[in-house]
Amino acid sequence: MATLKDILADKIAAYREEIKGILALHRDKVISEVTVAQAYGGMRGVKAQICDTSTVSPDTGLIIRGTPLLEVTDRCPEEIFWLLLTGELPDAASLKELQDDLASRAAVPKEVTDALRCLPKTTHPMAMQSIGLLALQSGSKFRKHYDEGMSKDEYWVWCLEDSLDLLAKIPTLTAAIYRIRYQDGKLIPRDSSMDWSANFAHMMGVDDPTGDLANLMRLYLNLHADHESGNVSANLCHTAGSALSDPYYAVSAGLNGLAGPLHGLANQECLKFHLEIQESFGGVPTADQLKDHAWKLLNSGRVIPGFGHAVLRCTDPRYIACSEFARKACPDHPLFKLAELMLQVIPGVLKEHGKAKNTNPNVDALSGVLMYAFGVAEPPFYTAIFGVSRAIGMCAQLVLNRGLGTPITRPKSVTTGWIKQFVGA
Ligand code: NMX
Ligand code: MLT
Repeated sequence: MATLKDILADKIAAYREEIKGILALHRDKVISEVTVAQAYGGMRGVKAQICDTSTVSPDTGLIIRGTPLLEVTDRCPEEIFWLLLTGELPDAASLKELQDDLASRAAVPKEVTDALRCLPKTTHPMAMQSIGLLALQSGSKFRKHYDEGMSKDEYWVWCLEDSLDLLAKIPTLTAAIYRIRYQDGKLIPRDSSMDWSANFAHMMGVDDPTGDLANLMRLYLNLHADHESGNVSANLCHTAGSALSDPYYAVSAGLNGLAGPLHGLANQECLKFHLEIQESFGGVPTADQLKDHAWKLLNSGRVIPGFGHAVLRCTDPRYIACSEFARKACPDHPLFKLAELMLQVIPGVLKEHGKAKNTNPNVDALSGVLMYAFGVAEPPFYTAIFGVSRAIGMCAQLVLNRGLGTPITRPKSVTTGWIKQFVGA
């Protein structure tokens, strides 16, 4: 049976040849132009980077290696990692080998969890997760081999090794953050009969008599793994990785971006918004009450978390997957009822407000509701769960980029003076 490394060795050699051929024939073809508005506006829509793991279509959402997300939501995150890297799903034996390999690497040194215990009690779980990865960095095999003078052809091999270590350890690390930050600080050992996702839920120590939390975790960690490479977390990771910072540094950089309220932290903000409304109205409000509440938020200059998107112009398929899960697992939960009411009311409010280009919900509008419904009652932890999942996509992208020899990222910036001169103002 070929290992992931064997398969990647063949694929990367083939990708390199393919790209060489494309560049030989089409090096100077223009694929995008940049307007002044785009340069001032977060480069929205500018095609200036390659990412083969997945793509986000404005009309249909995430497509992983040619397959729409909703066709692979029953797959576990380990399978998604394999798919992102190779373009194929693993067979049962390969999946088992990957899962066993991850299990053998999952231990986190005590010095690292001790370092987390020393942080101020108010440290946000995202800061703890990022610091935790940096504390693991001394174990980087990429860095060690770089220091010993490895050749460029070996970059991806050691990047893959670090990625496997990092992905194996990040659930252990993040569960430890949960135990230290919100529970009694006693760490729960992993259970070797469980897969990557179920183990994460198990090590957090949340009561899960029905197994629903483990199932939710599997779905959640699948849905958030990758969203092409232009999003803030993947892009930060890509940029740090392009300087040959090892995966611990690069993924930590990505997590620091994920921690922003317009990106991954929106799941925390969204659940807080739900809880605030529930408290203000003593339960699910009427549509008119919700509308007034939403307008108050907008009029105070804030955004409505969980709605809108930089690329999507449809309902996020990740939201649809969460909604299908909720309909089966917790259809009568008051927060799900409130989320359903939001779905009816908020798009209309945002349309009337007239600013957001997309008034549909994104994944963050429901992911926190589900976590809350199944016992994870600490909204600031939700983005750290997103971080465990996004590490999959960030690592897959890093490995492929080191395989393809992607150079250091360095777009050109211009000054406002240059713009004025250019437009003749
Ligand atoms: N509530 C209020 N205003 C909004 C919203 C919203 N949900 N979405 C967009 N706008 C505003 C936006 O702030 C901007 O205002 P201004 O012109 O005053 O700067 C205007 O509408 C145009 O923004 P867009 O071009 O539609 O969106 P953009 O690409 O700039 O930003 C988001 C995308 C996702 C940052 C934005 O929709 C947002 O802030 N949404 C709420 C936060 C959120 O749910 N983020 C999670 C995204 C998904 N994720 O997992 O990372
Ligand atoms: C993501 O998952 O990264 C978000 O939906 C944000 C994005 O794609 O820009």
